[in-house]
Amino acid sequence: MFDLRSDTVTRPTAAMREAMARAEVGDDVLGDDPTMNRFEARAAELLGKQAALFVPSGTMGNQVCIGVLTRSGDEIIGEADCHILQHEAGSASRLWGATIRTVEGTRGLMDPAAVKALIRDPGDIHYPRTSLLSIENTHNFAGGVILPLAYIDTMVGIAREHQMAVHMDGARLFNAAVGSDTPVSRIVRDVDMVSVCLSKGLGAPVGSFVAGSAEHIGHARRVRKGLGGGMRQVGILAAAALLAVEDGPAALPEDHRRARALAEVLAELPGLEVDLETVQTNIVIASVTGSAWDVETAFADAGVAMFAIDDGRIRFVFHRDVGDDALDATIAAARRLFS
Ligand code: TLP
Repeated sequence: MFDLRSDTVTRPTAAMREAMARAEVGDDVLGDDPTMNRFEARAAELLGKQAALFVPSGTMGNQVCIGVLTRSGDEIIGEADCHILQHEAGSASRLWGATIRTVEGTRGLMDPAAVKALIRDPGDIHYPRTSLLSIENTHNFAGGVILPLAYIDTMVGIAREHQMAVHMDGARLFNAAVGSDTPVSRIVRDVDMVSVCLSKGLGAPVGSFVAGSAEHIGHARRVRKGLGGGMRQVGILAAAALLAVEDGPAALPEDHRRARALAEVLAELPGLEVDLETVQTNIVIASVTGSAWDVETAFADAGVAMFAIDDGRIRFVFHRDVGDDALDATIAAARRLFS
């Protein structure tokens, strides 16, 4: 079975397991896990931020950022299909009493005028405070779209004009960087806080990190503790995380190449629709005319695991644990199912 359900399925490499076995550890809640301290310093340096903090998952990373950047009763603006709204179990409201208002994007990008139109008058006590703008890079459910720098700059500009903070869900930030040949530090330069996943295409078994100013990360450390995310001898995970950020990005161009190759074939098949402009990184989303759940089952029967993401769309995600044989098998299955 070739597993294209998600890049979250990647397993740690032999080098990671080796590094994990040998990792020097201490009690990270007390601040003395040397491997974790090394990882957090390196992550902050790579992103050009003052500080970084390891968290167990991308969801916790995003929620820690929201916890730092909002107060109960606040409103967040985000794209309609963003992960913090659709796939985090309602946590912005569950945990922080924040609501999310959405703009339906075009290929994941929100219209600046529509964003501005949602920002509330801060002087009117009837309204929630619109305190946070959240952007997702790459945009998962838009098909792995890379946010253009000009778009990020525009969004940051709008936020600054209205004294709002900016959060970037950079679960696949390194895919965005590799896919646009842009340093990660430039992409996140002006956002207040960013959350980055290590356990997707970068291959770490567990973990994400958040980065931002020393003040925000100091606050984030307390928020993480409150969520039960303060972990002890976590240098074992930091050892894999270090390899993920140092070596992981080099594997991503192959994932992007395979996604593109699949998308170009799918786009030609009857009964499937792919917007090739969205296929910029390791994700391929296709619309199907029948039931996407039936298509998921048919691919599984053909030896290719992937997900229907709603009743009309299927998603394939390439990652370091699948190669050209997976690409060929997926193309063959698609040709059989859709010709
Ligand atoms: N995405 C998963 C599912 O939750 C949908 C996937 O298979 O793509 N932000 C973005 C943009 C994500 O895509 C994900 C995971 C997360 C955050 C959350 O990361 P985890 O799963 O580590 O909590």
